[in-house]
Amino acid sequence: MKGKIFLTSLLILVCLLISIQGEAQAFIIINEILADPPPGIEGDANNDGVTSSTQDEMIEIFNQNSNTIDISGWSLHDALKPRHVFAADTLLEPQGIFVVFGGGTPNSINVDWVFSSSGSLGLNNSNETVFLYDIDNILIDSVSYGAEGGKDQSLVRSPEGYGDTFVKHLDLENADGARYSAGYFINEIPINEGGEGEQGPPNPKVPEMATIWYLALGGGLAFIHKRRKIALI
Ligand SMILES: [Ca+2]
Ligand SMILES: [Ca+2]
Ligand SMILES: [Ca+2]
Repeated sequence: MKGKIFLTSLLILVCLLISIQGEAQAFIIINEILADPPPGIEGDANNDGVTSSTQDEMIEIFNQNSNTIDISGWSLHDALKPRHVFAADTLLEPQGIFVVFGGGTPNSINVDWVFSSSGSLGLNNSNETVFLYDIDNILIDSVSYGAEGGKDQSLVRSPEGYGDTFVKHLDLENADGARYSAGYFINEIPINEGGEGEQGPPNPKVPEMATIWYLALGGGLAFIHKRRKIALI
């Protein structure tokens, strides 16, 4: 009898631990990629007064989870090589946005931002893949694009932060002519911008065990997107 009680208790404990582990998952995702800053002052994504086809390139990442994630030592790569390594003590708070610019002297952007640690993001305007790796070089997210990356605007999840597919920024609902949104969402206000979400962010997606491949066919776009789950700190 005692053996049965022990086994039953053990089973309950295991189930409880599995449940806790299941909740202790989080996603950091690549949300927006500006490979081809538009010409003129409109292309000054890093807000330093100068439009540069390289320095104003931008990658926006987003923490979908409700827990702070330590992204120290994580890295962004293009198809060729590492382009940025996140510095020590870099924490991404719940529903927080982090922006990496190619270079320049960004200012007046009310979110976390940095220059690429290599001095360049080196984003091809077409036929490029952007990878996000964690500190153990495990692939967390990747986004591939073709010629649609070279249309004087960013490519962005629709809806921002949570969509499974990417669109050209002008095609984003309520974009209202905006060609990119470096450090903010068009339709939702992340917590680290002082908002709680105009529409309220949907619940984080349920992690899937296997790598997920997405193929977005709308508007002639063809993206391949992989996502992996990560453990919380
Ligand atoms: Ca480029
Ligand atoms: Ca600039
Ligand atoms: Ca944005």
